[in-house]
Amino acid sequence: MEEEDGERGSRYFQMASCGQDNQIKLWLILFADSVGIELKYKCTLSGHSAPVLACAFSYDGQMLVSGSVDKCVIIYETNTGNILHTLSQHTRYVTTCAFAPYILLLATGSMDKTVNIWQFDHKQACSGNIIENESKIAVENWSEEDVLAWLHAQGLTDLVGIFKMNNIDGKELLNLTKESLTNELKIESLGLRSKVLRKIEELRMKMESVSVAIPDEFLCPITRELMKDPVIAADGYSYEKDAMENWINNKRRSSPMTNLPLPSLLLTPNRTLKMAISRWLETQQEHSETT
Ligand SMILES: *[C@@H]1O[C@H](CO)[C@@H](O)[C@H](O)[C@H]1NC(C)=O
Ligand SMILES: *[C@@H]1O[C@H](CO)[C@@H](O)[C@H](O)[C@H]1NC(C)=O
Ligand SMILES: *[C@@H]1O[C@H](CO)[C@@H](O)[C@H](O)[C@H]1NC(C)=O
Ligand SMILES: CC(=O)N[C@H]1CO[C@H](CO)[C@@H](O)[C@@H]1O
Repeated sequence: MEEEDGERGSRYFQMASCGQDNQIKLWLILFADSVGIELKYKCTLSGHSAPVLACAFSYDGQMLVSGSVDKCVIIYETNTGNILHTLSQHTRYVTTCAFAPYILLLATGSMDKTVNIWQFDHKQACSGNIIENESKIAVENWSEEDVLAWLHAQGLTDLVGIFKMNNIDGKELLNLTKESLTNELKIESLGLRSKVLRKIEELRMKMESVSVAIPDEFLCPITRELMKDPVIAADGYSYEKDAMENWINNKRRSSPMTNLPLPSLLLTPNRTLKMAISRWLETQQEHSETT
């Protein structure tokens, strides 16, 4: 998929390929004057539990990143094949990944409709230690510049001057009301005031939905809804009872997850999971009562 320069007298490239067999293979392409071009298999990198959809080398070729149907991103050390990191923040298939040139940033894209940006800890850059995923910076932690960038993105460029003068950062942005927009920021246009309030409300809603994101293992793979009565099917995955019974009653004897035939149609309650879900629901309620 990607190639990289090497030095060894004769020029060579490294190539990585990934496939439905859950594996990544590394290849060497040698350009030697005498034999022309030679392709050599180098090694196989495993670690994914489902087809691998994308892989890419870091700019120096020291690392390889891959994304898979198993929703994970794995970063390998190219020379040893060791796994440096397994990132499991995405909630759906990871379909693409790329390293930034020259700086240690990594982007991963997924069917969960998000792109995550990963930054490596510079002190331990060689071992590739990741400290944060930037895409999730909370609005309350936005700097004044972040707020101005947001205004631009919302088509509220007219307000940039006023916000800049009043040093509005993320915290203050979330705190703005009709009154403070009128009296403190002195925004005269009612239309502008309404528009910015609407956009702030959208931001608040997005934050809420992030904070109550349901853990993926609590969602039924068929309905993508929170399970009430999870059952384990013969494929080893847990599903909502009704959804799985419907699935089977529709004469489908294959696993919704793997598409392989189900060795049995027996459904066993997953009590551990059911308990975990009700515990989680309780903590969510406590949380919403205190906020
Ligand atoms: C905002 O930043 C502070 C300190 O940097 C951190 O402790 C806090 O968790 C952050 N808030 C959120 C919601 O990420
Ligand atoms: C948010 O608003 C409240 C009441 O309007 C005020 O007391 C508080 O200081 C504000 N916080 C910030 C960070 O502006
Ligand atoms: C119950 O579901 C959880 C989460 O999907 C899973 O980790 C666990 O293995 C299941 N229990 C059994 C006995 O299969
Ligand atoms: C360091 C950091 O911000 N990590 C966050 C990355 O995103 C996940 C959610 O997708 C958070 O749980 C982590 O705290």
